[in-house]
Amino acid sequence: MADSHPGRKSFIATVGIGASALLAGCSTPKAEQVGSSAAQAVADATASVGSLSGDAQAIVASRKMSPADVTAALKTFVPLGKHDEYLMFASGGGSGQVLVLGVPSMRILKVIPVFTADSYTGWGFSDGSKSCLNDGCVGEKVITHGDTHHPALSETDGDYDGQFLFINDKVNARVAVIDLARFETTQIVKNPLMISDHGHAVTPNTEYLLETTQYAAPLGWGYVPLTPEDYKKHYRGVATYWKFSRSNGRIDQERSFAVELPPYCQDLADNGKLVSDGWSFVNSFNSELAFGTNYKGGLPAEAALSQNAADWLHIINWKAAEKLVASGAVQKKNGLSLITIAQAAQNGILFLTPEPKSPHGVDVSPDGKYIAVGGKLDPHVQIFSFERIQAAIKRGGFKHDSYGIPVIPLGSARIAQIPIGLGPLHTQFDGHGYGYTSLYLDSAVAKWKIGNADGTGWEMVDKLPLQYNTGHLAAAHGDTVKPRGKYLVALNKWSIDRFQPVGPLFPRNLQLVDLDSPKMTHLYDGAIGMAEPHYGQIIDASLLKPLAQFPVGFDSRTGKVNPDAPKPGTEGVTDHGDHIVVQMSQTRSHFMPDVVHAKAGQRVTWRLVNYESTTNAMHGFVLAGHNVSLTLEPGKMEEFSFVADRPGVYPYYCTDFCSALHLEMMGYFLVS
Ligand code: CUK
Ligand code: CUA
Repeated sequence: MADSHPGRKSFIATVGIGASALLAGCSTPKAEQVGSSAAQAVADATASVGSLSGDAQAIVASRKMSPADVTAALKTFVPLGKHDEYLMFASGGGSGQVLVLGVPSMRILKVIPVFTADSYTGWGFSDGSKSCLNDGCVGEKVITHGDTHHPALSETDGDYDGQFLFINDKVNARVAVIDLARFETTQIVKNPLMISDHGHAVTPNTEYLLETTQYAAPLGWGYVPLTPEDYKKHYRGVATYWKFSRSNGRIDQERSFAVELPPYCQDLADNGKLVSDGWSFVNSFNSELAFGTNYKGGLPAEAALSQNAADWLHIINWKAAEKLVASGAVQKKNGLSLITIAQAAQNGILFLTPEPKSPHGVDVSPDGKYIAVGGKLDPHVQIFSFERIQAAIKRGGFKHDSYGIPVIPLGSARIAQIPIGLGPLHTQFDGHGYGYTSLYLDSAVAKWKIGNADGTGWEMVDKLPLQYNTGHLAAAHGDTVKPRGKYLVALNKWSIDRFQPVGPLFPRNLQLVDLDSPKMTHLYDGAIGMAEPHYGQIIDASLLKPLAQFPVGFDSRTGKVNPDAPKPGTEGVTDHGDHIVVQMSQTRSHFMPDVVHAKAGQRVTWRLVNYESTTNAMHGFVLAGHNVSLTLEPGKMEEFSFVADRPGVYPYYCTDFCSALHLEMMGYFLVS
């Protein structure tokens, strides 16, 4: 590939990503070339689209579009007024939120606030959303940020069912439930054992959400000094199985459990499906049991944790774990049933097998037979066979790691390793017999053929450069039992030269790749002006059945109509001496009442309902000087409360230009 982008290496040097492997591994990007000469490209393009009208041909010529550009434009253009065929739910990374995009247009349709307050929707401003966020407190500490990584759509029989979305917060080890009837966060739970997490995936019938730790720490958030002995003895990982109840749409901690793990730095996690249903697979990258000591002249963490040639793939039999918990043999810690390492090892719940070297992604094939592991520092995708793992478990006669966990030898579990390039991370499937693995260092996606159970026939068949440093991939239903193929989105970390410069904080590039063409082709660069998105899942849009509006008086906190919601003809302000209750409605284009009086020092409980019955007729509500900002969809009720502590005259108004007299949709809150 011609080096047409000299800025790349100096850029890496500037930002200080020093690893020589990274420098050596980075493919040199080049701007997409229109052709050897623009004139030739125009000729090619016009020839290839010869049946277009004169106007279209003129546009192709004047914009110097190649035939590939024209095809890509046609494939991603959703005709005006028509809808996208798929929706992608992507994590919002350090923004703590979830993005909803249309595929193939890559239009952003919604941002769902989860772990971070959002003044547009009012998330974190109403009492209901505040109490949901407060359920994610770490002890007494209110957390107002998150680092979302792995969205997981609810599944029925191993395929997305469009009912719920779950998302983890890596930094604080929290899991949230989003109800896809409402596209709203409805529950946040804080893990009582781990302080931070990483892996997150649902079981095939959404019996459980699996949440796994990354950085080992004492279970239950306590303090233990960081010494090699203490790390080995008292620092731990844990795999938590959160029980999800579909009937009420909530996680039930009482019926959840966790499996204690050694402090190997567990990473990504996936659950088995079909033949491997009932099992989980969890990577790790610190078989060294190390931590950084550069603060006193030793190795930095990055070197200390990547010395060994192999790390551990954890294999967990969660159905056996569930049985052990049901038998009553398991103690609770901080209110969560915790299977100890010894119990897990003795009861056939936990096994290890070596995996080369500092791996990252782990993904189970659609038939459940194979587990694909991305080597990160190893240029292969490693294929493990569930059948062989089971045969090894049956044979027994194990050696054990230093924690007494049975070890399945690498040769007994792995059946193939496909050389695909540098920095393999994450894998998706297309349902047509192929896997797709991202190559972070190569900035590419490798397409490989799913081979045979005897280890033959596994080979790379295609490779497409991406721009740049690809993390996860998402294909339509690409991690289910029924992948749809068609589209693949590469979630890239860097965009470098792909977009108009907008300052040193660059957009992320979500690139759309066509899987229907004989060779993978690149269709679109989707700029995301927010945090690193990590993973996303793509669902057939027809499976989603969201509400168009709420029943009047609907309270998100309970998911029901609130009996205290204001009703027509009963609006007004009631003075109870030390506090007032405001019952207020919104209809185009007024608030009822449009003046509210309070005395300084009174507590205020303010309930607001949008009475509109017209779809899309939303109203906003902001109150000057009081940190109140809401959006109410038709039917929605919100409640907020505060102390009127400062005399003054405070306008409130609607923030949505809802009618010609929107600016007149206002009122006064007077504190005397
Ligand atoms: S992780 Cu970010 S690219 Cu959290 Cu799944 Cu691999
Ligand atoms: Cu309601 Cu503007």
